[in-house]
Amino acid sequence: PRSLILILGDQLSHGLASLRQAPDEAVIALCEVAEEGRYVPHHPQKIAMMFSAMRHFADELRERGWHVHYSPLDDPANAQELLGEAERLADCYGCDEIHATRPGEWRLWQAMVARQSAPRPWRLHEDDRFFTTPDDFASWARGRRTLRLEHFYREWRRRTGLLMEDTQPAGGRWNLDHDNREPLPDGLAPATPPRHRQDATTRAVLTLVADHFGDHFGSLEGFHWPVTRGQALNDLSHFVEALLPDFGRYQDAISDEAPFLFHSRLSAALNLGLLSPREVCEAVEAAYYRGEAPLNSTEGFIRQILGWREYVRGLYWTRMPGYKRGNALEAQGGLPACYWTGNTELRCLRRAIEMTRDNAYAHHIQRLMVTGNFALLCDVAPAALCDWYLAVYADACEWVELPNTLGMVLHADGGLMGSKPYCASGKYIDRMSDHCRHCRFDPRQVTGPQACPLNSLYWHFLERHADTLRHNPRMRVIYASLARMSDAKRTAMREQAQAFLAGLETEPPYGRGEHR
Ligand code: FAD
Ligand code: DLZ
Repeated sequence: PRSLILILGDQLSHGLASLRQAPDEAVIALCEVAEEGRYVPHHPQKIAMMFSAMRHFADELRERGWHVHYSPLDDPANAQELLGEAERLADCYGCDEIHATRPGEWRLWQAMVARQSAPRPWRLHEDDRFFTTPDDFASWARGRRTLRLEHFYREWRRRTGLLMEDTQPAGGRWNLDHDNREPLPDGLAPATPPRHRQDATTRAVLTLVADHFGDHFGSLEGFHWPVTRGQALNDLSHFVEALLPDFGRYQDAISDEAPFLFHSRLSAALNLGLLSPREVCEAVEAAYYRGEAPLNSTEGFIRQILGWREYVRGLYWTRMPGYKRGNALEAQGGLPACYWTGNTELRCLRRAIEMTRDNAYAHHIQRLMVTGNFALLCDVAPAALCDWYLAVYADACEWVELPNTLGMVLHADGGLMGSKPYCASGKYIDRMSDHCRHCRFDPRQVTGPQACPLNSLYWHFLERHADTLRHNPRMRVIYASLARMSDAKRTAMREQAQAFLAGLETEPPYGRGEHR
């Protein structure tokens, strides 16, 4: 039978399972479609990165001798929807089956599974570009009472041998997180990321995206994402040489000025398939053994990729579709309007949103402790917040975005992913960043006109969710502090928080999430 092999925008790896088994005469299809660009309003930089990377990958496939069909967005015959376009092309080329590798979203996976027994069947392949498959994760999870990252991560350190010396972790410790919590000292400027050359392909895509998706949140101006494997490898070398040594100690720091700090910015290239997680971990491990990076940085980094990245993917595939409906804290609020405008007096929130708009990027602590924490404290409904995170980051794919947002940030999975919510007051932001010195609010005040709103929101959140959270052993100390406060103080804080929430402009709860 003649096969059509559909390759999605985040499957740009020459070793992809469906390509490995493809017969020489197969037609390889890559399709730009409006539906994927609009089902949430993706950041224009994200769409441009994906389209340019797809076009470059198609050229590479042709150079390797494949017969490639590329559907550009502005082709009048384009069905503008992934499965429909693949089926249209299969008709054009007389293909009797369509092959695909597991996509990064349940939505598409379900649609493909449903067509497995169609007259022209879809044949599905496991995506083996990760350290683990969903089946590996399910076997690990079977019979466990809790699914803690730390247990998963140690198991895969052992299985891969990464940073292992025989059966023991390199340096004798599994976890060096305690060394990784320094705020940024004044005057320390991290190296700026490489600027990649924009060739004719990238320039054409930037124009196309400005024309078709210019109405979406996000600027195209600062575009400098890698769009080929070569560019992604440059970013990897830059990270290992210039940033990795300080990655660990400043991993949790936040800066008013510097958007990237010592983070790698490799997530987008990893998620598109331009880099493999194994080669990235091995490059970092090699730097450690050459004596060029300390253990707290290398362990901290490998934990993110071998640990968190695999772990959230395993959770996603073993818990969907129910996972997406989770709302353990019964949050019903709409997304604050400032998430699309940056128009807020909270300096930390404003800067995280502005950096997101300018770069399609914010580092993990901004996502978790600034935009995430604020949404948690304001009771934003999981579906509304998840749509935002899925739209605005260049690296956003649902398999990784959803557990991080719904589970880690909103605690909406009831504690499956994190043993307690990452809620924080203004004090945390003040300790870890220099935002507060540029802010009109005072992180040391809890009530009154100058008080940082995060403080009263924090205590109000704890009070509101006391029935659910107060028995959590990791929250006992904080609930004991709340209990020690006078009634008058608690009332003043509650009123302050309620007044803030009443004045907060929000979208209707499912404003943009109607597709759900
Ligand atoms: P670095 O700090 O350099 O970390 C190295 C790598 O580790 C990253 O490139 C990434 O591949 C991996 N990693 C780090 N933290 C996580 C994590 N918590 N989960 C999974 N992988 C991790 N990451 C995405 O790739 N896509 C998303 O859609 C996404 N959405 C998120 C939403 C929220 C609410 C939060 C709190 C986190 C989200 N993350 C997501 C995880 C993390 O914030 C990003 O991977 C990271 O900020 C990317 O920047 P970096 O490459 O500079 O990361
Ligand atoms: C994110 C995205 C966008 C914006 N556009 C396309 C596209 O036109 N064609 C395509 O194949 N993939 C695109 N993607 C990535 C898909 O949305 C992604 O493959 C699924 O969400 C599964 O991760």
